[in-house]
Amino acid sequence: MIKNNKLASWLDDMQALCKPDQMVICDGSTEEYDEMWRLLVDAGAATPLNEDIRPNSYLVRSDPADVARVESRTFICSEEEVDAGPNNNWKAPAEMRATLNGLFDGCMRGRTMYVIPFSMGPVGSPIAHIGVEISDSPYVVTNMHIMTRVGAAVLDQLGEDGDFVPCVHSVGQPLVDGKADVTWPCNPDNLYIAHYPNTREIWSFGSGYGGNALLGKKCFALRIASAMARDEGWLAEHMLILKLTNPEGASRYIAGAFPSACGKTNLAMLMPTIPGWTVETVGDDICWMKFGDDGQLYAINPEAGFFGVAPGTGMDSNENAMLSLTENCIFTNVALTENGDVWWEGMTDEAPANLTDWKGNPWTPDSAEPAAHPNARFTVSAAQCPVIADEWEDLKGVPISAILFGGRRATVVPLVNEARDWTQGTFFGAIVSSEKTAAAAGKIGELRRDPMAMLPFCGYNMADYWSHWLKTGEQAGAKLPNIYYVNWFRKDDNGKFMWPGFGENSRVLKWVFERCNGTADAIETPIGNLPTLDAMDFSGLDLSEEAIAELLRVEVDGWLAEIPLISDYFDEYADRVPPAFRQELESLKARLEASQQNVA
Ligand code: SAT
Ligand code: MN
Repeated sequence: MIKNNKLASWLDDMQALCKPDQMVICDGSTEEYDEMWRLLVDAGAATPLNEDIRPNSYLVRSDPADVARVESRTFICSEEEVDAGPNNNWKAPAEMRATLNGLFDGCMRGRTMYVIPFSMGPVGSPIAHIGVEISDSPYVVTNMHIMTRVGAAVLDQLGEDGDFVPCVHSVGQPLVDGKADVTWPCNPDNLYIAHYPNTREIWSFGSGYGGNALLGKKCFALRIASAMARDEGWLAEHMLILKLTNPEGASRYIAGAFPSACGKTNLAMLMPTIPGWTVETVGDDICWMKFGDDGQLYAINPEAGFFGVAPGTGMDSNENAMLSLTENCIFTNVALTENGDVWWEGMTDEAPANLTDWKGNPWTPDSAEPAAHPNARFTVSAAQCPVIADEWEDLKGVPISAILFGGRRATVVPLVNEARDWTQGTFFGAIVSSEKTAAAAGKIGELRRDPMAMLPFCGYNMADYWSHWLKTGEQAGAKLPNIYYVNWFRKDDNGKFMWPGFGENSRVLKWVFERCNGTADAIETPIGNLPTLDAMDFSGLDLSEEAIAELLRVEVDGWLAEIPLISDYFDEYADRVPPAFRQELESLKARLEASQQNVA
């Protein structure tokens, strides 16, 4: 059945190392999916939900010690430490291999080794890439079925000599000496999520949860893919992709990078408040972009599903996400209702009576802890999203007109700011930050930088990644997207959000769209191109003229105060920082100072 030579010999090696009782090659079928759930339900690991309310859906409770990605145990094993950069934990490859060979030796005893051939991106797309995950977790198999394309078509595409990224995963709990299984096996004391960017391999031990275990997602599609993209001249980004259509029926595709807790999934599924405009979803988390023959960047969503944070998702915050979750879903670490449905904080204002919390205990609103774990997740096929764009699986991808970089800033950073060119846009992406502390108006709190929202996901030195972005902009014949720095989170003197956000963000998207068309006005300012007050559509919005002016004001003092902070930040990356960034910073400072003198 396995025709691919590299795969066949790798599987021999992995069986010899992990010593499973048996090996199963996954075909991605519904029968296989159902069989995994039969195993999980029989083992007491999963609860089928009420068929009349949420058909074909399951609740899974993880071990309370295994509930999220663990960045402190995530490693980039490049030959040289400096190539991993200050943004990553580094271990020498030989040392990591020795450690992992010890841990993986016999780690699947008493278990089945599932072989999951998967495609990141539509099978056969020139932008897609293939991986093969081996895992001893049936829960991982079910999630990979939804989050990636699994099965025989992938093996066909691989052929005899096609290449793939080997992804090795074990929960790290062999069943030896008659040891009984637990419902969520894991080994949090021996956790490793290791990446070898040079040989393009992933080895993950000890966790069964999310990005630690579903190796196609952050491990492959971001950390390993970012290194592949650097070597091959493309971009692997932590970005949503949306399709924006104007009242005349013309469409543009926009990608956007936002750190966590900035409403990325909400933006990807946004319901515009301005009449006649529509947003459809292509992806909510990851975006791979390659140049087409016409010099445009074409993007695919490498994933096939959404692995979204459940708490905070409700009909008022993200109706389209809620409507995606009506059937065929996996819910992990949410609460269970007495009629066999799920609930989490933010789904409804009031909690239903007689809940069982994510740990399986009775729960009431008086309980000290939330009913759902804050990182509780839903897993659902993207095809179930009511606003999924028709072209979301187009093999050639969608042409990207604009890229948004967003942070969460109470101060200084305006609602939207267009970069003059690709270099300034890359600089914007690099300096994106969020306040750690609730900053008072006019004062900057301590800033947390999350460049391009890639801090935990860039598989090599962040400064080299910036250089790669700059180099991408120098590609001959490139028709590059416009780049925007956006901020939905400005606060007024009373600490109140000034911008309503959510569906109203469509007003910013509309201006971006019209800038790409060349029909909307902007003024050049020291920090970038800002919308003129009448270029943005604020009609029907209950916002004073002063508030609008404040949202779009160039805060010269605030920006000047940030120049040394940005400089210090670049110093962390020492001589790897692209010289063009130092120049951008110098000229930004000079323009700000000149504008101060003009006013004086
Ligand atoms: O757990 S995942 O890495 O898949 C999701 C996330 O942390 O954003
Ligand atoms: Mn993400």
